[in-house]
Amino acid sequence: MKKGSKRSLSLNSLTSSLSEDQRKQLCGLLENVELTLLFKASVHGYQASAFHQRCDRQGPTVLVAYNRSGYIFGGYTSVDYTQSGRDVTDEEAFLFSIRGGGAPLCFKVNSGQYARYDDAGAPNFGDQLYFCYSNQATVYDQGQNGYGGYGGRGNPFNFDPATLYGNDTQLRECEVYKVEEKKDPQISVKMKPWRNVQWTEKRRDELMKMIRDYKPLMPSVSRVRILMIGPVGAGKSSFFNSINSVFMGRMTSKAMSGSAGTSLTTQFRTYPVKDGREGKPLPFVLCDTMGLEEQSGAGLDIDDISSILQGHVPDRYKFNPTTPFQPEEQKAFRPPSLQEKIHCVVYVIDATKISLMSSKLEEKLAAIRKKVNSLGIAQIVLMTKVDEACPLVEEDLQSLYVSSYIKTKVQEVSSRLGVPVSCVLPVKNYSQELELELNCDVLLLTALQQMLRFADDYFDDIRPVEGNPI
Ligand SMILES: Nc1nc2c(ncn2[C@@H]2O[C@H](COP(=O)(O)OP(=O)(O)OP(=O)(O)O)[C@@H](O)[C@H]2O)c(=O)[nH]1
Ligand SMILES: [Mg+2]
Repeated sequence: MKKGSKRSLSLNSLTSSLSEDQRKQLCGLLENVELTLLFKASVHGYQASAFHQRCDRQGPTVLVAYNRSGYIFGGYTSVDYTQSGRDVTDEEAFLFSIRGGGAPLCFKVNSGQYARYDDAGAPNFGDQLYFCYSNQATVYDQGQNGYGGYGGRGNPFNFDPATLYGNDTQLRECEVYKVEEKKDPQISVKMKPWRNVQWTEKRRDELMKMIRDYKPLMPSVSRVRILMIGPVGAGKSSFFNSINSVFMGRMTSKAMSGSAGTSLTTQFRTYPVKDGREGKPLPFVLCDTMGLEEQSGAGLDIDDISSILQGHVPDRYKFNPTTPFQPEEQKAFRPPSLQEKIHCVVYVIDATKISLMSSKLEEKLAAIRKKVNSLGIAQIVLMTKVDEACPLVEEDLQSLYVSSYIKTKVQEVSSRLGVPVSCVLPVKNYSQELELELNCDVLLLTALQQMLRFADDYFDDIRPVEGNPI
């Protein structure tokens, strides 16, 4: 190893002798792990007691030895050191040797039986290869000393000493690292998706057909009215644009979207969506509102929301944060029908801003929820911008439900808004794309389908009283 090419890593207060590249090579053998240095012979001594003091009962560990000829080699065990005086079975154990730039060599344990002899002595692999032997900076290889197949154990590991460590048993360092699954909040390779999504064209077509064929449970309602509420810039207008794009088969941007200090949407808009350019209107209407702001007297007002929910507010009504909509005049004119009321409320929340949500905004949302609850209207959370929240999702949307980071965000938004985790739907809206994308479509349509299902629950709930003025 060339001088200067080695970058030391500081782990705890001890300093690892592995360079960044070497650590990566070693981690590559273990998949998605973090290493914490427990023991360093040059600091703690080569005595077996010093090793046991620091490495016993630490779970999986990897031992890394450095010999005078520049070989970096050692072994991994998934079983604790406990000084039990017994042979340890460990099917995951392996010996390794890290070489220059190439992939490290790995000699897996044969059956796992006799993978280690666990006593108070020096750490060993298969009772074949001892490190810090006799409390010295040496390696002892039973096979090299004519003791192969010791005690009827056979050779738990098959390796060539010349390849593994260049036949040089003199050590200049020996380290032991605790091996733990990575705490990195991004993604775990071993993780199963926490929600199942079929990212296929067949699924997209199925979802589109289900939405097309959907009929609200209530015969008096031809289209479900879905209201989008959320902070400024959360992606309310973009969600409508995205759904409209999916059904139009091309990118559309009918609703104005973008970023400004205050809400870009200033009017109440009810957007029907057509099934293609010349197609029939679909059985839902997306209602877009002005963004919520934390200060009172700014952004969408809670009284306005109340009027919208009850169907008083007409399309294109221009919001005025200082003077809320006056429902009394409208009411006197004509009481709204069930068709004009809101059947499902969608809280649109930006995944990148959940932790930054101020308590004032949280209070505002809680007050809105209280109002919506009192009317018995179905509620759902649309968690947008999952691409911006997690780089792995940005690269591949299919990583969404294996990303533990997104999972924590879903849990966070669920607890901050007081809605069940199952009601939080992560999506990526179309924002800068020019062409539609299958994964994006599947997620958007899944969310829309869920909204229609929730609206049905609402209809189901009020059905017995149909006929009465609601
Ligand atoms: N990367 C990404 N950007 C998004 C997403 N959704 C919305 N955006 C962008 O976020 C910005 C705000 O989106 P809008 O749809 O205008 O947000 P809004 O909730 O309607 O905001 P107001 O009308 O101002 O209250 C736009 O620049 C969008 O392109 C998303 O899922 N991913
Ligand atoms: Mg908007």
